[in-house]
Amino acid sequence: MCYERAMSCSIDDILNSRGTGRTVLMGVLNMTPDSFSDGGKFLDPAAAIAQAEAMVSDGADIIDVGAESTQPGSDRVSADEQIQRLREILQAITQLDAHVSIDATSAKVAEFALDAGASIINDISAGRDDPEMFALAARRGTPLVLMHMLGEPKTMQESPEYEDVVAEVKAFLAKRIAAAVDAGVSRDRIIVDPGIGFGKLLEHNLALLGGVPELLDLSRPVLIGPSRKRFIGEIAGRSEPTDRIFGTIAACLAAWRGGATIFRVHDVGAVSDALAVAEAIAQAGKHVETA
Ligand code: HH2
Repeated sequence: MCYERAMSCSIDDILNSRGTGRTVLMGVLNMTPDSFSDGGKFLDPAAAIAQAEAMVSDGADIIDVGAESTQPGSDRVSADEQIQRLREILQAITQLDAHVSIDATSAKVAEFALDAGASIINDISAGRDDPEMFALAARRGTPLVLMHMLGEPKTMQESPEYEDVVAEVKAFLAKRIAAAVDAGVSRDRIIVDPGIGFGKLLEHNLALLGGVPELLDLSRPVLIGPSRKRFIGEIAGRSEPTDRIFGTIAACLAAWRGGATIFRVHDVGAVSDALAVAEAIAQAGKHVETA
């Protein structure tokens, strides 16, 4: 959702959201049997398309489609299997009034999605899984999300350690931006993400949500994906991911206050309302200051 609520954000709005107070909502659509909160729910194409439509009507600017779970301990899914899962829905969801991003670390999967009308690549490996990913983003001029992850999904939660998690994540993202730019990706097409829950303990997630202002030094929009994640359950005592909506809202608002502008969430309507109220209060405050 843009602050101008009547229409969805253009790609340029999304890429220039940093510092404008504009918020962008990315709705999660997992075509997987094993995702941690909605695994199996949207494997049926009709159910997936209905969910995408519902998220767009709730205010999603982007639908982030993935066909491989990245939850801790999850197994890899071949590119062909991912393409098989995506094939039936991409054509329908790319017709909706929202951008489609492809949540994939394989350039083959990403290219398939781009050919079907997706317009953003969300690579949680930040180009480390598949060296072709940067070349693809460069060739197609596609906006690219670079996310921090310590290790890989299979083992990332075993014993993540940092001395200064915010500084280390920031340094990692700076290096990945440089690598992408070296490979021909335009810097102004890059979005950064500290990777909430990807090789992080509770204290690391909290430090990163509070540390968004430092990530803004990278001069790129910051995307945050805390939705329904385990750290919220740890704090609020909620073992069911679907019971973590209120905690998700709190995490998004905290990151928004720090300057994050893109929010990857399952519960688009709830987060949209919360951000709209927070933005309205901030805007009203600005009017008072300037009066
Ligand atoms: N989190 C997940 C997947 N993709 N992409 C970005 N950029 N940032 C995130 O925080 C992020 C992401 C994990 O959440 P989900 O898709 O709900 O679960 P699963 O990986 O089990 O499918």
